Amino acid sequence: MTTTKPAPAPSTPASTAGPDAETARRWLGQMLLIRCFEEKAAELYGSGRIRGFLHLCIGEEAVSVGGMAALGPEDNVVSTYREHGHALARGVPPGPIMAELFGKVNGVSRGRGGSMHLFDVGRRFYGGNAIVGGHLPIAVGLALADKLQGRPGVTACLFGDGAVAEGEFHEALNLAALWRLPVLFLCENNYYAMGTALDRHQAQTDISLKGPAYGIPGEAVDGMDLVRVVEATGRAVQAARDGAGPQLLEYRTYRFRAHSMYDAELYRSREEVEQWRQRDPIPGFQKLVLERGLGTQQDVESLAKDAAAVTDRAVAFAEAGEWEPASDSFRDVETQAAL
Ligand SMILES: Cc1ncc(C[n+]2csc(CCOP(=O)(O)OP(=O)(O)O)c2C)c(N)n1
Ligand SMILES: [Mg+2]
Repeated sequence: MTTTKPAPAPSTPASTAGPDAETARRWLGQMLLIRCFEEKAAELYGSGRIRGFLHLCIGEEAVSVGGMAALGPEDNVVSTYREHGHALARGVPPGPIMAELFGKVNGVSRGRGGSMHLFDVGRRFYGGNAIVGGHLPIAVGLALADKLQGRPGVTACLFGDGAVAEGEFHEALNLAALWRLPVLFLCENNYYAMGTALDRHQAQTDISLKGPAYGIPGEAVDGMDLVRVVEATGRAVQAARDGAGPQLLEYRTYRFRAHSMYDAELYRSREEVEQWRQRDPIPGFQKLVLERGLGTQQDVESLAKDAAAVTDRAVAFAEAGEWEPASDSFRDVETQAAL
């Protein structure tokens, strides 16, 4: 067991402006949907309806919703295998996401990718990538393509603290800075890479400081506070859009559940998890909504009901899907003989 302690929240002052009522309720609805969708997925995994890998982002919903809220339809998103929340917040429909988790042909990746490979080209959602750090160069490539072809989009690349230990992180930051590309490097620092605590693999645990080494501005953000996430991401998006080149944000957050579905969690204490649960982003934002008069208790309850209904419909959509016929197994597979 390590001695890692939850980091203090970054000190950037939160704006008092905040969202209007309609926006606040939309964001709260999205966070509730992500939580409900993933809790249902965990239950379905337990009953064998979903198999393979399943990485939940429960606890990290403010990052999913706040990160995506700052982007427009012309922007690209590249994510990790812990991406259900990013995909839902990006607007990928819940039914085809759930069907993908089931491995059905009506899934977003036709059932061939599963939980780790959600993909939606129309929404510029380029994965779902299972190789830690492997998608950072993909994000740089997308941004380079936009720049060379004169398109206005920025590319948001989400990755975990574990990816910072990969060479690709450093290569990607260097090239993006060298070519002044519109990339947002968005680190979802939940303090663990599977069972390895951040301070067991990084000499410098302040990830935001790794940007300036490449000439990239870096900022640490309280990832449990939706408003701060939206504001910091909005500033970074604007800077990248205005031609200031890549930006690095370190969202300090926490996953409440195991790394994947089974994990004895011997690497962290119950007290530590409990301490972070006290900062659960959903009740935190609900409180803000009520205190600022952006919604009533009744609104909050009805958003939770809607989230449950959308999740139920997603499960029904997945249940109704077909399995890919065995005769299609080799479609899209190139063999040596065919070359
Ligand atoms: C290149 C590579 N090495 C190892 C793995 C095995 N692996 C899967 S998830 C993971 C931890 C990554 O942690 P982090 O980047 O912090 O993301 P988190 O799971 O915390 O969201 C590892 C080492 C992998 N998928 N790819
Ligand atoms: Mg991590």
